[in-house]
Amino acid sequence: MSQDARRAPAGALLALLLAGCSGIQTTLDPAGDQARDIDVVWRTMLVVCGIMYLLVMAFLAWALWRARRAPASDMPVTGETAAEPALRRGLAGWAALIAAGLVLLTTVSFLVDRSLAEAGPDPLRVKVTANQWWWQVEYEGALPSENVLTANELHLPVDRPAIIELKSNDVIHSFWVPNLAGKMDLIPGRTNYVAVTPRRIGAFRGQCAEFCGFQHAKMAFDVKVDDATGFEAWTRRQIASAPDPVSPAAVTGKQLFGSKACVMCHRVQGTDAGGSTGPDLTHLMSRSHIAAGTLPNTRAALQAWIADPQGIKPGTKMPRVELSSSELNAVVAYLETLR
Ligand code: HEC
Ligand SMILES: [Cu+2]
Repeated sequence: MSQDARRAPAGALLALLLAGCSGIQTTLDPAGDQARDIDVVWRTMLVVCGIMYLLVMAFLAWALWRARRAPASDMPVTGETAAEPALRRGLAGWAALIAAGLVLLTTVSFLVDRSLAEAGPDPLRVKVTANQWWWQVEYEGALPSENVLTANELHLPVDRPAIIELKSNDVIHSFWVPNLAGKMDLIPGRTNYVAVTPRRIGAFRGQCAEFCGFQHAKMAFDVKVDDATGFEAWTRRQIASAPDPVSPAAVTGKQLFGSKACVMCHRVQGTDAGGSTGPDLTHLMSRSHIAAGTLPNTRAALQAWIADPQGIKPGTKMPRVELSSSELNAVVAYLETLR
């Protein structure tokens, strides 16, 4: 085998290992202050525990090696031996080492815990409400007409602290964006808070981290960290109402949407649709995924979802609404105007 051929699998293995350490949903690639602090605790624990593990294994190997060499009659059974004082010193040193390791771990985790509880100055406030099995996201504007209501997508400006207010409408869920911060539960009847200060522009993925029922695994969300201008622009677009559809198919679709059960559960700002059982659809097309990260937001996926939500996400709170295939096309044509 040539040198190169032997190196290739090793390189591939290393690439695979490193790939596990980066990405849009990992604690090992922190992109925010809180995640970085947690990463410090994790690294400290790894080093302290790694050193202790290696020492224990080394002493064990040494003991085994000595026991094999010494004849059984040499083994002291009772009473003081010449080695006793050295043994005591060794034991005291060992206890001191354990104590130092534990003190280090306790101090680091205490300090990190304190820093996690603090948000920086002028934080952005975002409300996230968990539902089986999707996320409602709200930003309060200076005026009620400037409020933003969206779903399954959290937008944050880079380098600005955010305080996320967490509530639940049904059962306990857990909000977790591994690249940005630790987990925090959303508990019915209670409000929790988590501070997040993103430091890197990019797209990340959050996931419900507390088993919350049948579709718990399909309860993810997109996190988009943008610069201040990008975030402003996004907010301005989200505040606007949905434009009236122009194409005949979309006009028909809007009528169908308004006459079928859709309006009971979905809100489209600027129309009569004002339901809140399901996600706000005013700017549906600005989102990357539908049904909480279950499908990419494409025409085919929208059609498949509306035609058979229970087939795609069994148990979801969206029922199948009877639509002919031309009606389905029209409804999707309307949804596609919601930019
Ligand atoms: C009984 C309430 C209800 C009705 C009726 C209903 N939906 Fe839904 N809809 C939901 C819920 C709840 C979700 C979120 C499902 C999930 O992710 O688990 C949803 C999700 C969606 C989504 C994906 C949105 C996103 O951002 O993830 C679209 C699009 C949608 N519905 C369109 C429709 C259309 C079109 C109709 C009428 C044909 C309709 N819905 C009828 C409750 C309803
Ligand atoms: Cu959940």
